[in-house]
Order: sequence, then structure tokens, then C-alpha cells
Amino acid sequence: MEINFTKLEKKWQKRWETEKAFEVKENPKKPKYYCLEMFPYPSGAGLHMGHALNYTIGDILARFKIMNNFNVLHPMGYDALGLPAENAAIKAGTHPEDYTKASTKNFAKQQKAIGISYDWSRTINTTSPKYYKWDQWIFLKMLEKGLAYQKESAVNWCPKCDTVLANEQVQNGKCWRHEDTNVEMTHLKQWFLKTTKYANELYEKIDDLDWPEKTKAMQKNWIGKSHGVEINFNINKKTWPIFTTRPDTIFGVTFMVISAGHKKLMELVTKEQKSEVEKFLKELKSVSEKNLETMDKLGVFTGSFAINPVTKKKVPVYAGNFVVADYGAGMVMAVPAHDQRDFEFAKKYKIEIEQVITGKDPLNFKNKYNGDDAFTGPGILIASKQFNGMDNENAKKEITKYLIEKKLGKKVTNFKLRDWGISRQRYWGTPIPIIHCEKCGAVPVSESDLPVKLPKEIKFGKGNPLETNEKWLNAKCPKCSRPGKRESDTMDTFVNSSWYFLRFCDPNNDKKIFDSKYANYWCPIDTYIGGAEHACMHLIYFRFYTKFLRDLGLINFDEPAKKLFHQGMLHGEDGNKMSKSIGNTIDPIDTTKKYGVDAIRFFLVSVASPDKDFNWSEKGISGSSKFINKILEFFENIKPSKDSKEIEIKLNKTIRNLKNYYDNFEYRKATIELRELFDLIIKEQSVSHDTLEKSLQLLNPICPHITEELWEKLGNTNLISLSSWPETKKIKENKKDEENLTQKTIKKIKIMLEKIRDKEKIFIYVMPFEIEKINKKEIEAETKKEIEVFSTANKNKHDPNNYAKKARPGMPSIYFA
Ligand code: ANZ
Ligand code: ZN
Ligand code: ZN
Repeated sequence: MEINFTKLEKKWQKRWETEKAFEVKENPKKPKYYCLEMFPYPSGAGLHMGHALNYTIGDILARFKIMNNFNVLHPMGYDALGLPAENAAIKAGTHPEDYTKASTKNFAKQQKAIGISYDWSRTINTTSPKYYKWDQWIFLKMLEKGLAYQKESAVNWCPKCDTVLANEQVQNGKCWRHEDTNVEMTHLKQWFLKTTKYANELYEKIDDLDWPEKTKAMQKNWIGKSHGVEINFNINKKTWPIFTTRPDTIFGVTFMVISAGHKKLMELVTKEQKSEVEKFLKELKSVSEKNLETMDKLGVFTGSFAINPVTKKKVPVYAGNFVVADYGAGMVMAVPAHDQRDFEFAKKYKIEIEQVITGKDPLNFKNKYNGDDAFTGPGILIASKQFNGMDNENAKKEITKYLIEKKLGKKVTNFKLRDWGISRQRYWGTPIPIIHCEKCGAVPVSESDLPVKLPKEIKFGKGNPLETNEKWLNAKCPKCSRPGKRESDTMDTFVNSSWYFLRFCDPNNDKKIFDSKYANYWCPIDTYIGGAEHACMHLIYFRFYTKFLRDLGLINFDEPAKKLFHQGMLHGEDGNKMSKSIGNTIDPIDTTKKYGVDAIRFFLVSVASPDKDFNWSEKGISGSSKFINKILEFFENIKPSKDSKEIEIKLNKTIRNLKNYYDNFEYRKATIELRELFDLIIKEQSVSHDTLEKSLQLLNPICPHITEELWEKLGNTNLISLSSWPETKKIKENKKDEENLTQKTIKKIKIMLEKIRDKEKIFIYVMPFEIEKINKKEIEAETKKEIEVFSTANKNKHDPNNYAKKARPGMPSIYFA
């Protein structure tokens, strides 16, 4: 059978559009559901298969929720400002504005072509001054509240991007966009947003989120809350409070290291050492602060000494490259016996190493440390006067107490998170609404003059492009009206994505950033879908913005997204990352022409669970395509009659199971069950009109086009996409199921018992809807073992080895304890 998929797809896409099927309004009578996929940067290359996967995953959920009577907000937009567009445009010899216009248009067309159920009336584009006006507005609000500020600081510079990077954008010392490019350090005056104001809340509230554990851990690690003590050392008759998490090692301090980037470093450098230190600093420029663990530890003596407040011992102060300038005190008390970085440094510069904790018998201890590495484990204190013999955890508490009593220190909590440097020396970003005046300094543009639009005329290749347009650059000081100059840095691209989900709630408002009424109705996002690579960038920034906008009184919730889902990576057929240079990329649009969109969608979720990586497979896609074609063929000349008992039971089961599967991203299981259902229908040939309709409804979230077509063929005039999820019937299926499940389980246990003999207790995990159907007594009688049965959904189940995860419908998981 020859099917013109493109024609069929266009027909339904058109109808969804003309009937505004997926456009939504606030409706207090319905429960709302906000389903959002991370909006893309629309590259000139167009949609790739990874995008298609991302959107399909969200679309299945959104469509399923619509059928289940939710008022579903499912919007899309374009994150089209930013460096990649600027670079691509320069390369292509066009203007970024023209470049992004064309690529956005193309992108939207391709998204429409794969049948995603977006409310297109809400589309936003960050390149529009109507959008970035509100970036600027938020910036002014932050400025007003003291959360935006300018400071000269050491910054990460990517020579390839030709701009500064935020800490989050430096990965292992390399640029996040250029894995082969070392980030360099330079000093620049930059605008910062005070993310650290919310460090504690950002850290503590992670626990409440239904996010992948790994991402939560990464954020926690990034924000890095650490409890410690500030100990007051005396250097040149001045007090220097030094942050440590290991007060138990205070007796083992043999030197201090101040960060080479510390503002007050020169205060500590003596005349004799000045030229040495300067030479050292000069050679040091290209180390990023993000690879402290792995880099070579280098330093130079400052000439000054510090007095340990507890031992009164004098120790030398070094300047070093492995101490972060703006963390803690920017200086560390170095304990080479128990800290690996200090150890390497001490070895290199031949500084004493004094052990003060031992993992062995403290009585046989000889005070000469000769390990090959620092001893960082737990142990007993030695060479520590009145604290000798204490275990070191206890000593932490006791020494802290002692320091506080003697007023030599205090408890502090520090965060690794640094303020977010948002200045970029590039063109294609949101202009920072500031005018520099010789007299008044940095003066904010007044709200009524927003947006500060990007000028179209600029020259690339000569430093900061905005500085090449004199007309734009010169502006009157809003305070004193003297001639001033506009800020020529633009904002980091991540600013735009930090609040876009709120704008979707009220995308065309030109009076306000959004109406709180709408934002509070739709938000927070119920399910957010996107790549795991954003764990420490976008996903921290948008939480920060949410908290700020909450405190401004604009919204009444604390977190932007309740649930987060990371899709897996789709690799090429050869198992490698899809890449043009290898030539293993798959063009979604070409592929849809060959197989039809629904086959691709079906394939994308049938290979693996959607959070797992998987490989493209031509065989797989053609399998999906055969399945779709088989259904279409079957419907060609059906005469609905009566359901066989088997079909009746199977349909009921599928309705119930799929509800579960769609709700929990178990799409793969859904495809398996759908195949079973349709195979059975096609085999039996005796099937009712009602069953056919319901089966199509079950398939609709994954294959929306062909199900619309066949739904119509069955005589319906409404859209299946907007129909209600089918109800299950009350039929006598339980008895049979119960026998099956119990017998199956007994059989499986007996087989396993041939190998595992010496276990007396057996735990069985079944799907929640099967718990009633399994007969525990019968299994006990047959196997002569003690049996306990749990639903996989039971939070208090005994399941030490995570066996419950393995349970499948009709196939319990069994654990011998
Ligand atoms: C003495 C000591 C002995 C330390 C020991 C560790 C082990 P967190 O907060 O978990 O990273 N430190 C303090 N400020 C620093 C800075 N600006 N740059 C680099 N390192 C810094 O760990 C805090 C520990 O990191 C502190 O505890 C300090 O070294 C170091 F056996 O002080 B410790
Ligand atoms: Zn770069
Ligand atoms: Zn002025």
C-alpha cells in the first residue's frame, strides 16, 4: 500500500492549526499542566534527531495529559541570541539578525513538521526587543536591590570565543564550547548578578525537587555548602581570619598560602621578595581556578610569617596558584601531612610536614612523616597537646569550642557558588542598560527608555563590536545630561533562558514582564524536559531568577520546575556521537519523508527508556514503519463486529497500563504493549468499533497523525487529539490473570530454587495493579518458603538490592534473602 505520509501529516497539522487545537487559556475549572521542553538555540543547520527526541518526549506527555482532562500549557520559543549565532553569521558573511531570522523560521517549520502540539500563539524569541526589554528590566530591578553590581575581577577568558566566561562555563579548565581551548585568566571590570545571595536556599531546596538524583548532586556539589571555622592568624600584627574545615589539624600547620590573585597579596610581600613575587605572578596568567586538584601547585615565598594562634608557632606565608582568591579568606592554613594539595606543595618547596593525626596506634607513633601522599583518613590526634588521643571528628568539635572560648575564631558556613559574571564582550546579546558618565559613574537607563535596542550597524573583528557604532555608543547621562557612553558589553546568553518559562504564561504583554495572575496559574512547570548538560548552568540560573522574582512579589512559588527529566543521547548507528565530521548524522526531515513522522516518533521511544542513550538504527526505524503500515492496511477494509474475549481483556489491560506508562516516561513499555494490542486485533479480525476507537486513542500520543486519520475513517468528526482517555470496562478478567501471575511466579521460583537453595525468605515485587492478583498463600504452599509480596510503588517495601525496579507487568521480580 502506497501512503502519502506528507499529505496526510499536512492535513492534520493544518487542522490542528486552524482549529487552534493546542491553544490554551487559563481555566480555573480544570487542573492545569505545564509541560515544557528546553527551548532551543535555532542553529542554521536546523533540527537534529536529538531535538526531535526531546520534543517527542514532551509531546507524548502533553498529549496524554490533554486526553486526561488537564488544561495543558505546552509552548515553544527560540533562544536565538548568543555567541553561536554571532559566530555563524560572521562566518557566513551575514548579519546575526538576518541569520537568526532565517534559521528560526526554518526551525519552527521543522518542528511543525514533526507534529508537536505547541500553542504556537505563545511563541517567544529572545532576539526580539520586546523580549529582551524584560531582561533589561530585571537587571534594573536587581541593580535597585543591590543584586547587580560591577567589579574588577579575575575572569575566565576564552580566546576562541573572544569573551569572558562564567565559572559555570569553564569545565576542567576548558571552555564549555571549545573542549580543546584552555581558559585564560585576565582582569576586567564586569557586571555580576549576586547568585550567592540565594546560595543557601538554592542548596537546601534541592532536596524537595523531583529531579534526577545525579543532577541534584551535581548542583549541590557546585553550590558547595561547607561548614567550618575561621581561625584568626596574625601576620605582620594584623588579624587574618582563615577558613578551614579541618580545625582538628591546627597543630600541623607548617605554612600558609595566599591566593596569587588575592587583592591584598602585595601587603604581605616584603621588599626582599618583591621582584621574586612579581616574576611569579607574570608567569602565572593562564590557570583557571576550576582545575585546582589536577594542576601543578606553584608558589613563591612572600617574605612574611604568620603566627598560629593556638601553637604560637611562626610559619612562612607563600603566594600560590592553587588557592582561590574569592573563596573563604583567599588564604589557607596549610597542613601538608593531611591535605594532598598542601602535601604536593610542601614536597616541591621542601617545607616541613608534621603529622598530627594517625590511623595507626598513636603510642607507637614516630614523628616523622614519610608517606607518599597526605593522610586524609580519620584517626587519632597526636602532637596536639591537650587534644592528643581524641579521635579527629571529636577533636574538630573540641578545638572549635576552644577557639571560640579563647576568641581565636568562629564558626562559619561557606559556599563554593560565586556570583554570576554576565558581561560578554560580544554583540549578539541583551545590551546592559547602563550609561557611563564621567561625573556620575554607571547610571541605569530609566525604565521608560527601555528597551535599549541593539543597533544594526556594527563592525566585527575589531574588539567589542558595539564600540564600533559611535552613534549608538554616545548617550546622555540620565542623571546629569552630560555626554556619556553606553555600556558596550552585552549579557550572557543564559540570562534570556532564566525566566522565559514565565513569559510563556503571558507572552504578548507589553506593559509588564508578565501578569502575576497568569504566571501563578500556570507555574511552576510540572515537567521540564531537557539535556543533562545544563545541570550547573541554566538549571541553577533559572532557580535563582525564580527566587528573585518571587522576592519582588511577582510570583508566589519558590521553584521553577517541580519535575525534571533528562532525555538520553541519541547516537549514530555506529554508536558514536552524531557528528557531521564522522558523517553519521540523521536528518529528521529527510527521514520523515521516507517513513512518515509517526514511525519516527514511535521508533524514538521504542528503543530504550527515554532517559537512556541509544543508537539510531535503520532496521529499527523500518520495523516501526512496518508496524504503522500494518495498522493502516488493516483499517483499509475493516468491518467492525464483536470483540473476542481476549481482545476485551487485552484492551482493558492496555488502557490501564498505558496510563501508568505515559505518566512515568515508560514510553518503551507503552510501545511494546501497543504492538501486542494491535497484533492481537489484526490476528483476531473480530473487533468492535468501540475497541478500534479506544485503541487508536491509546496510540495517539505517540502517533498523532495516523490516529487522527483513522479516527476520522471510523466516522468521527472531532479531533482524536482532544478526545478523552478511554475508560476501562468491568469484565471478569481477574481470575484468569491471577492464575497466570501466580503460576508464572511459582514456576520462576522453582527454576531459581534449583540454583539457590539456602535461602528461606523470598520477596516478590509486582506492579501496583497486580498486587490483588497474586496469591501469596498458593506460592508459599507450592515453594515451601516464606513469601512476602510488595507493590513496586510501596515506599516502605523491603528491597535492599533494588529488585523492584526489575518488575514488569505480568512478570514479577523475585529476590531471595
Ligand atoms: C586546613 C586543612 C587541613 C584543610 C586538612 C583541609 C585538609 P571546602 O570548603 O570543602 O572546599 N581552603 C580554604 N580556602 C580555600 C581557598 N580559598 N582556596 C583553596 N582552598 C581553600 O574545604 C575547605 C578547605 O579547603 C579548607 O580546610 C582549606 O584547607 C581549603 F588536612 O584547612 B583546609
Ligand atoms: Zn570558547
Ligand atoms: Zn552624569
